Amino acid sequence: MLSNPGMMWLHTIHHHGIEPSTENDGVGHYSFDVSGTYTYQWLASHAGTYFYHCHTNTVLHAEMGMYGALIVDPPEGPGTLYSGGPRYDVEAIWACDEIDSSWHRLGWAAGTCGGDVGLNDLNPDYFIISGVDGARSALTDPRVATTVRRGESLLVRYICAGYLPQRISFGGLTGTVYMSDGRALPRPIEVTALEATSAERYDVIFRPQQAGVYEVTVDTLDWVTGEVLGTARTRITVI
Ligand SMILES: [Cu+2]
Repeated sequence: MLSNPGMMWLHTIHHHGIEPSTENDGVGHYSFDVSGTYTYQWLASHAGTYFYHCHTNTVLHAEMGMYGALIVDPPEGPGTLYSGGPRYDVEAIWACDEIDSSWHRLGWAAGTCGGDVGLNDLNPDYFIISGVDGARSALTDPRVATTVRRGESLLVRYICAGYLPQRISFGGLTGTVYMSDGRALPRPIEVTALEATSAERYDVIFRPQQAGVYEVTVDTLDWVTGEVLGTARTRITVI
């Protein structure tokens, strides 16, 4: 349910990969913006990792953080990635994003009346993981940093929530990608790093055998040159 009690501002919830009816798609121009309360309805037909964001003045509202992860569990419940798929013991949800703090001085409707407010010019100065500052806090913040015991399996639900391409490296750990964008891969693939663009999701399971602290880095890349514009860091600790 989208609840917007202020009634002064408009928002929607647009889902990636859920395939709802048009009136539940949350694309303001094709359905409607919500100034009060609306309950979006759709069928959760495929287990997996999904992404949603506000689709009103989208470029600015998504940048402001109006997005999130949506997890659909199979009938077996949490602990199984999809029906008949692999099991996991520990789950981490990492939605990685870049922020241009200069945009955060704009009003919610900035640029919607034809004015140029600079939303074509993104110069990120913060790099975050699930809302946590990736320059410092994410290394230890338990909302992001993850601990797993040897012999257990860790599911990382990685979401590229930024506008720019990203490269996530798992600190030397090798993981197995089982799903992308809410669908199982025909064959799982082994990775030590992944590249992703806006709203892409990868579900990666790690089964670490060696105790240690593994530093995960998420580089935000210039979409033309590939230059690293900033890096968010967190940790997988294996005990
Ligand atoms: Cu919004």
